[in-house]
Amino acid sequence: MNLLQRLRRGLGATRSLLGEKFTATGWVVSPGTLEEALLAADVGVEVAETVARSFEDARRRGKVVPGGEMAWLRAEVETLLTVGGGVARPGKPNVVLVVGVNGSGKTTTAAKLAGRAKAQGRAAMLVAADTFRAAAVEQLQSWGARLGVPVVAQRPGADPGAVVFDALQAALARGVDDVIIDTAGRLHTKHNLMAELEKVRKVCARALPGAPNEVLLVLDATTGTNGLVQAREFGAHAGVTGVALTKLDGTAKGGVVLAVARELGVPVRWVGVGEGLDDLLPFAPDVFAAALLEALA
Ligand SMILES: Nc1nc2c(ncn2[C@@H]2O[C@H](COP(=O)(O)OP(=O)(O)OP(=O)(O)O)[C@@H](O)[C@H]2O)c(=O)[nH]1
Ligand SMILES: [Mg+2]
Repeated sequence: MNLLQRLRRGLGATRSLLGEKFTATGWVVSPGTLEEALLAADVGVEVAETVARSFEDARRRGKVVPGGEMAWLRAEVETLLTVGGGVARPGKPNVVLVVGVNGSGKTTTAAKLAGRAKAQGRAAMLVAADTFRAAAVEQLQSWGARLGVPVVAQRPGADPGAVVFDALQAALARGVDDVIIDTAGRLHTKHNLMAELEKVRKVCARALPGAPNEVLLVLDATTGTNGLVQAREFGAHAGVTGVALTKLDGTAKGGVVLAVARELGVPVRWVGVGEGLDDLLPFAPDVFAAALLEALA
């Protein structure tokens, strides 16, 4: 299934909220109706209100004409989702630090990313910086064995910063293209653990100026707009530069991507749609906008 099909399935539950009203001629969609429909798609209160307000404003200023509501909305959604990404540090290796709350799908996403890199003929390395949870190292090692990707690990309980430092030195020495660092799950409310993440990030930069290239926040889409609270905290402490939204194959509608993009101002890069290695799709704002509009129409 491609991204459009997956999104369609999730957003399908929202179907036909605006359809009747949008197909009639003249002004039939009120900003209020639009807001309700967006809320039902899980975009969060703030985004729903903002879009409804700009709709009202666009109507007043003649930027949208009767019958042109859907086209306007589609462009608006795409604009909201199109936020600038960071500038990649030149040279190798490309370092991705994977962060998020417990069980969001970090380790699986790290493995999927390593798998993609390998499939593209790039030399990948997985780093087991989750030294906290029992069996976390073994979990990553078993993914590594399946993928044929080396896994750098130390004993459980080791300092994650030390693991990362050694791994980046090794990656440099071996000419690795992509280093993907799996970290321990942590609640965004635990300050000491958030501080540890900040430290790991600094260690990356010390080992390799400019690293990490990406701090990827893994969010479980089924937690809906609760993901927003996590995103805010990780954004503030871990310097998140991109988001991977997992478990979109479940009951999640996916509207939360809009809220995250707007609140954090960081792009959604990946969408997880299953437990398998191939179940990670690059996110595309235009495809999401199309799927959302289809669901609402
Ligand atoms: N359906 C589905 N399941 C997923 C997806 N991504 C991860 N999972 C599952 O979610 C569960 C947790 O995944 P992990 O990758 O271990 O999560 P984690 O964030 O590393 O967990 P901790 O290290 O304990 O914090 C596993 O059963 C995964 O198979 C996804 O996109 N879709
Ligand atoms: Mg994990």
